[in-house]
Amino acid sequence: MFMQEPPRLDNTYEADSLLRGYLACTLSTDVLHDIEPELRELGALAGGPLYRLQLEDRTGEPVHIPWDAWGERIDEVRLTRVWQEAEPLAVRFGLVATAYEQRHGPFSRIHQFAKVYLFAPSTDIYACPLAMTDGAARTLLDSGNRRLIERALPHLTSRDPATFWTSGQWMTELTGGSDVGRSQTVARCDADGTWRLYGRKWFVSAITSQMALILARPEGNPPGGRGLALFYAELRDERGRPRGFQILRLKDKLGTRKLPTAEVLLDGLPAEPVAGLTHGTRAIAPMLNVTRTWNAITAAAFMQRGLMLARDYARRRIAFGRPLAEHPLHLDTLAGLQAETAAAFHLAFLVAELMGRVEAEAASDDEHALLRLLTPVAKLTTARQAVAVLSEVLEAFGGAGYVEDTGLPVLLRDAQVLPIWEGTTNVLALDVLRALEDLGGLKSLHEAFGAWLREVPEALAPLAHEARAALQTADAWLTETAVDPVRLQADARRFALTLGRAAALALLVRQAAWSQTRGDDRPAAAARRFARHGVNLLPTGTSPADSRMLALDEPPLDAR
Ligand code: MFK
Repeated sequence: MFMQEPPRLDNTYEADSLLRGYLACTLSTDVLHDIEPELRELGALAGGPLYRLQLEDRTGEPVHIPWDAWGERIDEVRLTRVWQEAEPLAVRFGLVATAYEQRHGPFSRIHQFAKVYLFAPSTDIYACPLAMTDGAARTLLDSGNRRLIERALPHLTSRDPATFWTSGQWMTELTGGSDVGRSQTVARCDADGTWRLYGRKWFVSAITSQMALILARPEGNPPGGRGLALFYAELRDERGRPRGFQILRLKDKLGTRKLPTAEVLLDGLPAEPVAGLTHGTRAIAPMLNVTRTWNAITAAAFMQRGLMLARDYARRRIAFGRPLAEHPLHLDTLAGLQAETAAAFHLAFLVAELMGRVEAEAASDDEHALLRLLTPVAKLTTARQAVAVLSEVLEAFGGAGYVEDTGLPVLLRDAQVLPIWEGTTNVLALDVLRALEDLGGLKSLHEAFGAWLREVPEALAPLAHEARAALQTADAWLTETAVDPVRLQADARRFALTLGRAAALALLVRQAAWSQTRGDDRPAAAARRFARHGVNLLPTGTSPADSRMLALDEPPLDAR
């Protein structure tokens, strides 16, 4: 009887030409030499035992145990096997710590995110609590609150599983996951000066954390984000019991089902203000920017995981007399996916690179501005690419891609969270406009294009030209529409995606120029293919009246 061989993974570091090419181009030989053994070890785990455990424990899900046998409220959450293995590994490899130890100065974030990129696809979204832990460490440091920094940072950046803490980010409420300023959670100050929180958080991503950063409105404060304050809370007592909150239920989600996301009732959780008693959304912004970067890196990592499996399968699967890899149409499809993945990879790692330079105080003013601008751009661009690419990856397996016990459908379900959490595509497109208003325009991106595309060989010049032209069009659109708030908002997603795709093309050209001198033409092929998919989505010529008719299926105003 015919038996189909399943797709296999090798060491995911050694097999990843994108990651290896980028690191070789960006890091000095000394730094690369120093970090490579660890990346190789992580790649072996990710492509071997961790991947096998994922497949074995495919149906396992976290379980909420509200009460113990004798009636005490315990709100225990039992984790899956992969999650139990993932935490000590994450701590040993310093998935959060590496960024703060700064062993490689401005390259520390590249070092950290290279590990995250290898770790994330094999650990069932354990990257989520790590991302928030990293975000909490950054937020506390930026707040300047010495007491809380001294209390929490050693735990958040620990290399010892016995002392390591993860942090949650408790923001989302029934009133709004995006419009956080409408939050209804209240903070009351007791007579002894202790702040306590009361309310209901609708979506707490990972309920297993030891601490959380929480938005709440001190009693008497005005509405809106300015009336919120950012609080720090340690969540469990020494017996592991919740200190003033209850888990109402674990959420029944489309994907990320290994991640114990909870709905939570706060009924007097003791907490401490992090940075005054107002402007909570401003105070938590560092958390958002760090987790958005993790989102972008994870998007690239998920795409690469899907492609590694699809490529391997294309060599094993015979159809119509030859392996899929010998069919021009199948090759063409995979080539398009690889080009999108390479673009996402370079955009995401650019943000990591900039973050590292800013944190090591090695960045220019333009690089500070570029980091603020490109963080939402990279998050929204790569998240949309991930959903599209992973949908095609499933199709590349035919029916097997739709069958659960191949372990493939979960790739698409998990990817679908990427454009939703940490700010939807539209909310982030509006954040891009807000950032540009604060920064006074696109100067930093023009400067960056100048640097990335300075020494481009003639064969790549048309691609460099296409990237620059898209940026010019985006800039002209910004000037033209600045006076028309309806058009400005309606086109914001296409504008942000144009910036993302133009920047990704410019970065691909930069990588291609470097790689060609070493005899590797793959980045150039990726740049050519990516450009053919389309970079510039502006100007659109869409009309607000048409949009209203279509979106709401209404007759035109004058026909009513
Ligand atoms: C494996 C993948 C890793 C990912 C894991 C993550 C798991 C976590 C899952 C979740 O918890 S998802 C929930 C995440 N929620 C969001 O991302 C919220 C999305 N909504 C927004 O981002 C809104 O734009 C925002 C909440 C910020 C709007 O709130 P407000 O109070 O109406 O904000 P406003 O007035 O626009 O901005 C307040 C201040 O913050 C302003 O500064 P000023 O007070 O000085 O004027 C803004 O400039 C500043 N600000 C806002 N966003 C910023 C920022 N500053 C820097 N960077 C930003 N991104």
